[in-house]
Amino acid sequence: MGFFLLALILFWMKTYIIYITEFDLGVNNLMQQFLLFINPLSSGLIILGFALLFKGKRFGITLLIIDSLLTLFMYANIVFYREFNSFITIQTLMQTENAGSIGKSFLGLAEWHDLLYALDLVILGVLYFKRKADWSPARFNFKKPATVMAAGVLALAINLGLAHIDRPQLLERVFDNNYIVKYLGLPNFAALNTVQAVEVNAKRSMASSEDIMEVESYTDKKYAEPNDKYFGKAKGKNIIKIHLESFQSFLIDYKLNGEEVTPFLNSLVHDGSKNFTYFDNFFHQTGQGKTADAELLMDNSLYGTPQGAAFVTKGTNTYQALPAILGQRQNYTSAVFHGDEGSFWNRDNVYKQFGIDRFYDDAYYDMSEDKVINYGLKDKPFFKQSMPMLKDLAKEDGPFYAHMMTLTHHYSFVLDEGEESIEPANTGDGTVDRYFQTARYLDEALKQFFKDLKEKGLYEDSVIMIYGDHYGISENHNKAMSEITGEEITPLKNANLQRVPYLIRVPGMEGQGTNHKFSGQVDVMPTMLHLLGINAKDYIQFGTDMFSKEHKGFVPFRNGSFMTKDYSYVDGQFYDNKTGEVIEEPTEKMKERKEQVSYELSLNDEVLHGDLLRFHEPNKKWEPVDPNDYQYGKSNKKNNANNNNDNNENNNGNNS
Ligand code: GP9
Ligand code: MN
Repeated sequence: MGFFLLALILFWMKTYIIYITEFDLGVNNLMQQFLLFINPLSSGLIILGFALLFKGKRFGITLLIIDSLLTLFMYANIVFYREFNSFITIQTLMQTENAGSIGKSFLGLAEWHDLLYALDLVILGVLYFKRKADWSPARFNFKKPATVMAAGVLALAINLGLAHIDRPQLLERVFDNNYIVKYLGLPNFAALNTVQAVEVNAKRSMASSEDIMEVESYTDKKYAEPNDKYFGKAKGKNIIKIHLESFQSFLIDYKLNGEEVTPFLNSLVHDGSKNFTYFDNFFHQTGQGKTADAELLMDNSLYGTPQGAAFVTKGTNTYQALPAILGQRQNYTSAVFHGDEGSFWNRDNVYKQFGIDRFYDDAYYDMSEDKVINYGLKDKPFFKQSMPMLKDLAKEDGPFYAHMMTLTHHYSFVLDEGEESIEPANTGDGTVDRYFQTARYLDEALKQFFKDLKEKGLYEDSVIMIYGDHYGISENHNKAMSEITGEEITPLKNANLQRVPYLIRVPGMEGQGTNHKFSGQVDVMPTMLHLLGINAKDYIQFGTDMFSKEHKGFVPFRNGSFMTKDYSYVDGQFYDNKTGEVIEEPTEKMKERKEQVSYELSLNDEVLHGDLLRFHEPNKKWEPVDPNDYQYGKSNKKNNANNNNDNNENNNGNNS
């Protein structure tokens, strides 16, 4: 038992030292430090505990073998991390070029001090061989191994519980591999990743090319013909797509204490020259994947998955995304700009499947302390610093598709002192009260960005598209929201609050002012394709062109609820939109629509779970995307002196 305890303590210390010296895990509060410190204990107890099942010398040698394998596993991760700045996963192992490139560069990546990681094994080995004669031949009585492993499981449960307090929905949402390692440790991360990979693979291998046919026949039927008036109007133009984090439509024209909250956005909505078309009945359709779901919806016309984020769990699927189509058919160069870590939401992998040419993540920005808050770079420096990169993009041969992702208007809606330019609301609910201040900050950042675009000559001839990704104020704040809106927040009212803005301006095309059609994020891709003069019919898309006369005016939510102009179906009840009353006896048409929505969502899930797009050949012009063709430069943040994550995620997740 003494030998076991020594091995355990050495393993524990070694692992902790590796965590703090080798990896950049962004630990930034006491709880996270504590969890990082204790998490090797549970895996040590459980994994090393196996050796206790053997007796005498066999116990000793088994312990040594298990400990060596664990060390090897950690060391492989250390070396991998030095090259790729991420941990080994089943998915990365399957990309053979990763293993190859590590093999080649191993000597360059190994360091002399690495030998210290084997020091505990040497100590244990010497002890084992020196005292060989003293090993008792008796087996441990069964209670011992069982107690040790049970203690391990208990430690794991406590670890998991504390992790969930600091980061709610850690496992359900799977934000970032870094987070799992930080909270639960490397062995637990590897176990979780393996379980997920096996699950995904089982569903994928059961799918066949016939499964896509049912989907095709559904999306064919739903398809809406383009409107001649708009078809091809954006062809050859640069596209600038602006992501408004957590921005809900109720902010538009809202006056707080008599003052507009977002005067600049309001001015675009009420654009006198009718440049912009504003869709005021446009909804977000995201699920647990939040931002990631919004991105998936808008670039693929696919919904997220019912649980977790498809960006993470379906990150290696085949996609036929807008950036890839534009790249192949109209020589566009696509880029995403975002001042957060590239690994968040698995973007650095899934973007490759979308055919996104460049990914400007936090490594490309000056992330000094005064420029960062909450999840990452503040919006004002973000837009400012993006300008030179945008100029670079404009130098490319063809047009560009640039996706600018803001971040400051994110839960918990904090600003640094002196950066607020309006007073908070005064409901007494801090989240809701601050929401208006970060919205104003975003509005000002946007105004400055437009000015810079105009100065640099990038405004006039570009398509500008602006959208909100998802709600910022969850149902937990209904009380405060009823003060803000002056109405009680019923389930129907809450569904109505899921509106997010969608604005689009196409140079040379007269805007429509405000368009009242009911639509959602899933409709954006077909709309864009038609504006660009590409027929959307070839592609699997669950949405329809918002400018089409045949646009389908029902908007599914990820949970099966849906909105239409006249009635809504929310949490199992039909409502009359005008009166707000429950419809006790829905018509046949309503019931059919409800069935259709759940059928549509189930087909969507089959596409994602079965990775069905690998069987779909849209047309002769389509080349399947090879993720190996994409490399996103500056990813080694350890060498980036400016990188600073101190203020990162100083909150409890997104749903509070
Ligand atoms: C993180 C940012 C926030 O990079 O996009 O994501 P969210 O929490 O809104 O899903
Ligand atoms: Mn978001």
